[in-house]
Amino acid sequence: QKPGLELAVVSVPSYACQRHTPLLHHNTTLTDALSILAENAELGENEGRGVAFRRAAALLKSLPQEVRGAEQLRGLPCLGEHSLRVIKEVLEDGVSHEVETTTHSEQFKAMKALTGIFGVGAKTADRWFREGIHTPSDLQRSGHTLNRAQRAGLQYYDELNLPVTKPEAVAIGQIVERAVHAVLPGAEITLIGGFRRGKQTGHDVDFLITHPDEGREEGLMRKVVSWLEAQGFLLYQKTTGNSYLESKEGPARPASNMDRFERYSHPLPQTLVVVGDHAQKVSWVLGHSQCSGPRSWRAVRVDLVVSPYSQFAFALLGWTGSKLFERELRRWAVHEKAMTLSSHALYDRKRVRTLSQTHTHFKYCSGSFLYYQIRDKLI
Ligand code: DCP
Ligand code: MG
Repeated sequence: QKPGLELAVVSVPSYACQRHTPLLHHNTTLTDALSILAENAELGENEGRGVAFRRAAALLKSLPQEVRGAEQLRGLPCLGEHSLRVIKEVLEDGVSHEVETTTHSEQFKAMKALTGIFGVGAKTADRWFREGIHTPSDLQRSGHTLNRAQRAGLQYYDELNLPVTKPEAVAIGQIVERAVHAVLPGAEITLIGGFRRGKQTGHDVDFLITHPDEGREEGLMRKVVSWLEAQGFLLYQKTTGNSYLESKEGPARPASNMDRFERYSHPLPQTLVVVGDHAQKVSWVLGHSQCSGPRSWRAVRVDLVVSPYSQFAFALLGWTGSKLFERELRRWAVHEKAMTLSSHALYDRKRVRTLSQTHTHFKYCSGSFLYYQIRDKLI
């Protein structure tokens, strides 16, 4: 051990959800490096590798002081061989060769730029990259037929990639509140996602909507979207049904154990909405927007989630994030508590012995029956 390097921490819990992970922490150089590798793995659809880097970064965020030597990390959980190698390199040389190569690689730059287009996922971006399309301008010139989301994404590319600020999120919250109260007075709207965790900027704004009278929330999403559309707020919208509760076909893929218990999914109805103001009606609301120019509005991605009141607590927890926190919480619930947590409910697996893998049974289990069961115990 080098002089002056004390061991930072004696013991750190291994699940991220058991630790305090502050937004501002002491190891940004290291976590930035690991985040680039995580992002690269995710863009290459290597989820496992991405999670490993994210776990390592989360561990570093939770440390109470700056890491100055790799020996300080001895015995700490969540640091795989690969992550440790990168950390050591950054500590010793100031940069990691792999991170440098990644950030300068054409493929990484292209994948980032193309997936930055609203409506474009890693698969599509990869296909385009192989065709020689590296930038949104290349795509525009290529003459590819794009779907509506992608056309909107391309048209508002710069704005949609400009971080949304807290004042903008609050302003959009006022629009959403007006829309929701116009169609369902008494409904409650909560800011979720990164902003609920205290972030000052985000890539979108997320809201959870519910009503204290169970059942009143049914059909709400459609009405809210229609209202927003009629008022000229929407540039694009897509509503995703609730796969567990509404689909008669069952989930798109059979649920493996991994899917059900560890993989994070989006089980609730979700609307992807780009809010704008064609009719200039909201200039008063978006007046503080950082978007310059003659327009008084900017395009922003908004996610709306509607939940029945009985599932609100679980939806709130599940949609507050971060993604890694949610994943870890679910892993911890399964492995350490023999319980299953979703954005709908918490099941005690010891009591719900017959929890079946079939969709029908899952549907039943995610209803109010389990909520009441746990309410007796927990609330
Ligand atoms: N979520 C998740 N896993 C996903 C997508 C979403 O757990 N694959 C949950 C946790 C997120 C929340 O939904 O915090 C909102 O999703 P966002 O993608 O908007 O994530 P954030 O709001 O955390 O990030 P940002 O600030 O960039 O919007
Ligand atoms: Mg968000």
